[in-house]
Amino acid sequence: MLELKGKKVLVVGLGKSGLAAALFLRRRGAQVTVSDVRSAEALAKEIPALIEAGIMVETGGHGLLTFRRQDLIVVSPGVPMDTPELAQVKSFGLPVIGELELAARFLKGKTLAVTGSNGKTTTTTLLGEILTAAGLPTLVGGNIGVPVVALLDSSTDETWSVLEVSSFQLETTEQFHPSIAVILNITPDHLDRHGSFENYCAVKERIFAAQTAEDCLVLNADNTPCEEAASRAVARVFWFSIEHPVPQGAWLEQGYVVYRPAKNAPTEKVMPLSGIPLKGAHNVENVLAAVVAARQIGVPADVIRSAIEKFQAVEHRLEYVATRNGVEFYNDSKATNVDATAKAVAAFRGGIHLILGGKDKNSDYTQLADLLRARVSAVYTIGAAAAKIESHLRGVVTIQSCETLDKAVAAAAAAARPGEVVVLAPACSSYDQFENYEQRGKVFKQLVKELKD
Ligand code: UMA
Repeated sequence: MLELKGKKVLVVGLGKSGLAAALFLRRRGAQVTVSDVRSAEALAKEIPALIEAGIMVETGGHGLLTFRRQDLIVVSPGVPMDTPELAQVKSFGLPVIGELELAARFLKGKTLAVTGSNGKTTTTTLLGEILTAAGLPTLVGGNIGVPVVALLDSSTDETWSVLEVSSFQLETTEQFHPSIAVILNITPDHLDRHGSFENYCAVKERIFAAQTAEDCLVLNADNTPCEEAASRAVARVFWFSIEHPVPQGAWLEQGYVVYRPAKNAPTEKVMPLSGIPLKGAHNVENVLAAVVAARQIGVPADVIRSAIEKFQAVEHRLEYVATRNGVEFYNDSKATNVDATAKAVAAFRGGIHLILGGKDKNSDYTQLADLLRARVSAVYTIGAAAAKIESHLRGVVTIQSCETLDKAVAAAAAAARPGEVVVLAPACSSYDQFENYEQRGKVFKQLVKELKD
């Protein structure tokens, strides 16, 4: 275990992860400093608890000297590794780890980790509910919004920690070792941070880098980067597919979700497809992945089935908001990349009024052209990425430039006819106009609720 007593540790970034990590490190006897680019005024809420705990705080920028004085640096997921101060101390050989890696060194029990470009939160939440329904001591955290460090005090040797892990978190893992790892899919996302799709895939594969032959890796048989990853895995590989049977894992057969525990073993019927309460083929994939992981843990099929049947869509993931004048409104604010938006559009037959835009992530929106042509009545653009989206989709579909979400909701509501749908699935992150995707989703829901029926 990592010795922290008396060590000088710097925590970079003072969001949820940095705050939890700094307080944990301090409780373990480290001499802790935190450094954040935001001003002291902007951090006025966080600073008092830190000072009280005896933690030093650097605000308004990162000082190279502060970085050089440390024995260990713990980075928040949102802080890029090419931040100049980090790159420099790394080149001197100073250990730099992320909040996930720090937590992994202290987390008791077993870990089930879920990554993927899309579907992580739904699958993680669903698995948390399945394991809880099976009576297993379960903790849920990670990229879902609860830093893993915050789970440490509650974990015991019997705990299953179900963790949503992002590429930002995996970038700095070393010993992070899930007994069961799930990669739901890998499609282009965060290319502004990772530089290329190849780099992004390599980072995602770090989820299984420390696994052994005792462990289990669950992969999507319908996703080429997942298929390629399998050749580099040491763990036992299980598959899921919505298209065809797999040697071991889960797939669809005659309207049923079926599971085969091992090559050539008899298949088990888990549940009818009609019992899945979520919209869209992508959610069927999430369910199949959860079935494989839960069966590997030994949860009986009937417990899995009843937990899935009771499951409600997670907030901001193709979440039904309301019907106004015969038009249904859906909030998919978590659709922060092109693939997630494609999945949202594919979940409806047509008549879609789609709100797109926000902060661009070096994305290629032309990938949406065929789907939009076939199913979308009009696109309403918002935010900093609007001009790029418009140039990528010009001539494909009617586009209305709205700039802000309130104007987009008003324009879409005015244009949509009864039986059609308005979907916020922006294909971009939210940071240009909102604090995060949750706030964007909440604003959308409020705007919809204020519309007259
Ligand atoms: N900061 C610096 N220097 C920098 C960059 C940022 O000091 O160079 C500071 C900011 O001023 C801010 C802090 O760092 O004060 C923010 O840190 P953070 O972005 O890591 O935010 P947290 O609140 O710790 O949230 C993080 C995850 N955020 C990101 O990965 C961007 C949350 O995922 C996660 O829920 C949380 O840890 C708990 O694990 C959010 C996310 O958008 C939901 N994730 C991405 C995604 O899902 O696509 C990966």
